[in-house]
Amino acid sequence: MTSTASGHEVVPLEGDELRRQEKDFTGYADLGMVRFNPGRCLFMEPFTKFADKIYKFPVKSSDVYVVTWPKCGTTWCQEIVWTMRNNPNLDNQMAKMPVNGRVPFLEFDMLLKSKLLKPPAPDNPMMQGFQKMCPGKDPSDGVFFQMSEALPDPRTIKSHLPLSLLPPDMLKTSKVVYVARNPKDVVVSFHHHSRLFKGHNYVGSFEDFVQYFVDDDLLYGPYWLHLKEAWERREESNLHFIFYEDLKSNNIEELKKLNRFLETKLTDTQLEKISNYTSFNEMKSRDLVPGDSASDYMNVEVIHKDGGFFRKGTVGDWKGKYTPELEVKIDNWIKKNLQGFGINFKYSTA
Ligand code: PPS
Repeated sequence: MTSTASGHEVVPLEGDELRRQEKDFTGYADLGMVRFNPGRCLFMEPFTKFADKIYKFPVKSSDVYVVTWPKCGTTWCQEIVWTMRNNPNLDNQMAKMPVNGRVPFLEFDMLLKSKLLKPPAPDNPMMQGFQKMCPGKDPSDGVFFQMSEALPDPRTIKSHLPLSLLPPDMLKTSKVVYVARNPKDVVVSFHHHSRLFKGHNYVGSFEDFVQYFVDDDLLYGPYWLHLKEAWERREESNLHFIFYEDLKSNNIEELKKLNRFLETKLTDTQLEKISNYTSFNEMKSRDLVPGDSASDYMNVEVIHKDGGFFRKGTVGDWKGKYTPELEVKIDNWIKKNLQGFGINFKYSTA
């Protein structure tokens, strides 16, 4: 057992708990799994190499961090925030680069160790971007971590880590946009993601996936803890809290709030254009596949059957996905965990 700079104990998963993960998450669980206690956040073992570096990551006053639990609307907000800050007139050539190149994923390196992923060739655009941004740096010290460090100001950076594992001065120094999404849509979306991406390669059933979710046994661990840590700080001036469902139903109003928070001073016309540019259909049509082909890192049969990363982009797609018993289970779990929160999630567009 080791301790981290954030004050967590790193506890490896063992025995049946690890074997269950290895059986179902065949893209990563064989790397070893660890819990960060207190909190029970769950990661693959390679995260431990980055945990302290991330906790001590030097944040800047011009940084904006997009922080979410997985599948809550991160990519959408990455594109909105980057565009508002760097491409207000939609004429910046940098926008042609995939969003994760412009808004790097701080802890993504832990996900690149899967044996199901081919090591990226030197001519892979991600590696070329790394060589350009971080000349002379060793990729084994973290491609995405070092790109996040080297990103020119003003930096916009993505993370799925809870606030307690991110730099403690982040909310004092930088701005954080936190996105939350209703848990019933989140688990449907994460189930798809985990089947789609070879780095996860989930081979179990949807029912079991929901069980992993309610047991806090999915990657990153407890959904509620992540949410609580941000929700409790929602009044702080450097934290802006958004619900995916509001962004969907009242996009322009949410962009106006972001405009004030980010101090981007965009006009209503600019915001209208950005709203359209970052809509689901527009982002899906621009979806750029970095690297040689999608099949290097995605399961193509899943794309054909159920869609790619830009799958549905709606509120309420969970309907019809749960058996009555499973729905009772997740509804009870939500009811229990929402007590005292003061959040009313929207589960449909109506
Ligand atoms: S990730 O991989 O955890 O960073 O995923 P994340 O980006 O958080 O969430 C992916 C879901 O967001 C949907 N999405 C969008 N919805 C509406 N508008 C836009 N522009 C948009 N872009 C992405 C994406 O389709 C995933 O949701 P589902 O329900 O699976 O479609």
